Amino acid sequence: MIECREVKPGILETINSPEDLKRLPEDVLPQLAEEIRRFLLESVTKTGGHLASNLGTVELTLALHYVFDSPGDKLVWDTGHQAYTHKIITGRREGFARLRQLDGLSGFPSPKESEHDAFGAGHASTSIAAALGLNSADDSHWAIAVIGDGALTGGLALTGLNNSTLARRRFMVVLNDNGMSIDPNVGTIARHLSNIKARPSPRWINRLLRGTISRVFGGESWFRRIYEKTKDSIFYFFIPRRSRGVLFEEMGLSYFGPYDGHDVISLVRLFQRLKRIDDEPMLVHLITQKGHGYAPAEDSPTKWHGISAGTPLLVEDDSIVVPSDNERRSVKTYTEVFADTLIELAGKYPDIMAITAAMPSGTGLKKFGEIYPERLYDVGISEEFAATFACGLARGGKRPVCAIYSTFLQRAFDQLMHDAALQQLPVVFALDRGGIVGADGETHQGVFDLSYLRMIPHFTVMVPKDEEELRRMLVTALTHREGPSAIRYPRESGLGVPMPKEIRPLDIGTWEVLREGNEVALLALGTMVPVALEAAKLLEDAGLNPTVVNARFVRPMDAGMLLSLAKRCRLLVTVEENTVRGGFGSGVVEHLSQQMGEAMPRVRIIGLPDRFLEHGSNRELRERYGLSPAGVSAAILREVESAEQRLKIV
Ligand SMILES: Cc1ncc(C[n+]2csc(CCOP(=O)(O)OP(=O)(O)O)c2C)c(N)n1
Repeated sequence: MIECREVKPGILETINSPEDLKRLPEDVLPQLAEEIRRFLLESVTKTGGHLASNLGTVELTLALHYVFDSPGDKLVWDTGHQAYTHKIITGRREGFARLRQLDGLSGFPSPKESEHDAFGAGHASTSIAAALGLNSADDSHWAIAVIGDGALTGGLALTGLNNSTLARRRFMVVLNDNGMSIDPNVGTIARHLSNIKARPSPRWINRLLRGTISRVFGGESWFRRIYEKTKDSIFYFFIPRRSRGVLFEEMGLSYFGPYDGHDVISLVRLFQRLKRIDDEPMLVHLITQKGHGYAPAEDSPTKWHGISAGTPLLVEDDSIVVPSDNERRSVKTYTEVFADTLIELAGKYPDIMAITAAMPSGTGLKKFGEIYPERLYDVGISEEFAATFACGLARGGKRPVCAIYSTFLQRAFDQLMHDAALQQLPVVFALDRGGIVGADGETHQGVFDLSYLRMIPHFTVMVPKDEEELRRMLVTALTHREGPSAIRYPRESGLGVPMPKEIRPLDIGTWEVLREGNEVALLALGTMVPVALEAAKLLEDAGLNPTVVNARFVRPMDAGMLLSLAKRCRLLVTVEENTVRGGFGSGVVEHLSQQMGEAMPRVRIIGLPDRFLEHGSNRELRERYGLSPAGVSAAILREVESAEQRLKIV
């Protein structure tokens, strides 16, 4: 099944920089591409990472590095998940053994990692704006944005095109068009691109007409001269508007394409030619295939978009079969429970609508769309649009549920505020991947949401302790009509708790005591609830008897319970998988200081530090940052001991 051509290995080992690449004769580039493809397959299936997108960009990356001069020329990778070949060429091949692992190579471009990473990325659609900025700062070198057709659906990319009037000399957009986002791409631009692909390119016709005229009438003939003067009008007359790349031309970029993005030698020649035209901003349209060269990924690019560590390669006789995620796990993920519950509720309530910003598979909503195709909206990589669109639906009387990863909802902060909260619209935001997300690392950690949501008036913010509570929160949110709500859940399997058929809503703003104790109370959220319960057991061994509370409503808090705990405990400890800045713990301190002033007890906030968290497994990162049972209990013991010391001193 591995369809890479048999190659004599050896070239790849000699490439440790773009200079090494440039020393190769052009005609060995196809072999190098095959070697890289094989390397990616072998190494990414071991470590996990973005596979299909990277198999699709091997040739275009080689051609760009062959012709342009990084780091002087700036290659700006949009989203950055497809930059593995770039990493290999720029001296990071050996790092792939620890790709996306704790303290290993990042899965995304990062200027901290290499001078060849002109701009950091992880979230989509930034490349055109960033490259325009780089180009405005210095046009003595090229600024080249490499953007996928999926990333092009984002508002930021479209405003990038709109601002192409800012471009100076040496500005290029390379459009890597494989027809796919993670799932099939959506929207009018995707339609425009497939029209271009489906119809003959004007440039191809141009070459044909020009050649024929030159042969029949001569290259210097008056006929040829008239043709050159009038060809644009001829094309515009005969060729349907939608198949000419006219969209980009009218946005101020000279359009070149479409070209085969896997013919590395032609790509080199193309970029060499284009490099000579350095005074017009241009868009080069390359057609690539996601998963190129590896049949299983070509056939199922969504499944092979991102793979987990230890995914077996399908070999010749198909004897190794990749187990589906469901077969590997007996307990459903929070994502699956969310999607299944929404499907169940949608059966009863026809007004429920689901919205995703290019993540139908990732959010589990694909299944919803299979059952209710008319009620699922995939709006492309446009979280801002998704949020305001959902607000429009709510204003129109529907019950929209907008499922967006915590980290990507950061894009829609003003929409949460200005459109949802200010108008008190009952939109439900389902924040998947809340908390630590593991291998994707610093661009993707969902550890700011409690802070950015908690401060918005009228928002109800919930965090379930297990998958059954997630079901209850979804019903609670859908029945709450006085304003928007958010439910934040992790990228993890549930706890395997029983799931009663009947889903009972929760009373808004109520916490739950899980363990009765005295003197010390742990107020924990979501994934930290089981950690707090474990920590309580460890503290018991040290002679303490803490109360543990499932503080499932971050906003509104259970003010009654909080005050009564504050009155009877000498230490309150908040535990959350969120930055300590402005999160749940801060909310507790704000509330108590307002209500109790100097009489408030000590509060220790346990959460994530005030920085961007690196990649690693969830378990490793929780341990590193003290969010394990041992870490939490040790922090509490230190707190108690220091309080006792202080008492002794007094
Ligand atoms: C703001 C934002 N929303 C969602 C994502 C998740 N995401 C990562 S890659 C991707 C698809 C990108 O498609 P495309 O640019 O065409 O690249 P391809 O993988 O097809 O090569 C999406 C939706 C993201 N990285 N950033």
